[in-house]
Amino acid sequence: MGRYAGAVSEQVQRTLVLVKPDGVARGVTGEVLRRVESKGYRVIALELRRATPDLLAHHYAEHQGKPFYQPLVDFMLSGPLVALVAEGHRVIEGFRSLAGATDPTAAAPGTVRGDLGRDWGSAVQQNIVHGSDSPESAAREIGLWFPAL
Ligand code: IDP
Ligand code: MG
Repeated sequence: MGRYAGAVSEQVQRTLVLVKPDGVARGVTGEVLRRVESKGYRVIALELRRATPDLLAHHYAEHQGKPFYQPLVDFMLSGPLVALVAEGHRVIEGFRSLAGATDPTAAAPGTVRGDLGRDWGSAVQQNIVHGSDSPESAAREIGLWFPAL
């Protein structure tokens, strides 16, 4: 059942997941949550909220200066999103695998982005979810979105 605890050699990880404004607007928050939970990860924090310019400047600092940066920020401010923290062994890699490739047109069927996302002709790829890409990113992003954790 995946709960055998006799020889655990790795640290339990946490990752930040965002159901982006397109995902909330299209009503697929529950579907994303279902996939996270069905995979066996534990949701340890969950909140419907709006991003702010300051929060996004920190969250997407690595993308500042890129042509899609301002469209990305505007998109992330365009409506409510759902922020959550999921926990489990290798959850950072595991959620990235569930999410699929960044470009929803190219993302494999079976993934969140491949099944639920598409190109809408906008300057930024609207791709339903965000997931932290490394332990360092996860720690930084969870600190930004859920400072109490
Ligand atoms: P990721 O979300 O798969 O980690 P990143 O490279 O971190 O992808 O980019 C952050 C977000 O910026 C993406 O999820 C997507 O919404 C958008 N984005 C990334 N690359 C492009 C691009 O080349 N054109 C338009 N939008 C992009
Ligand atoms: Mg990224």
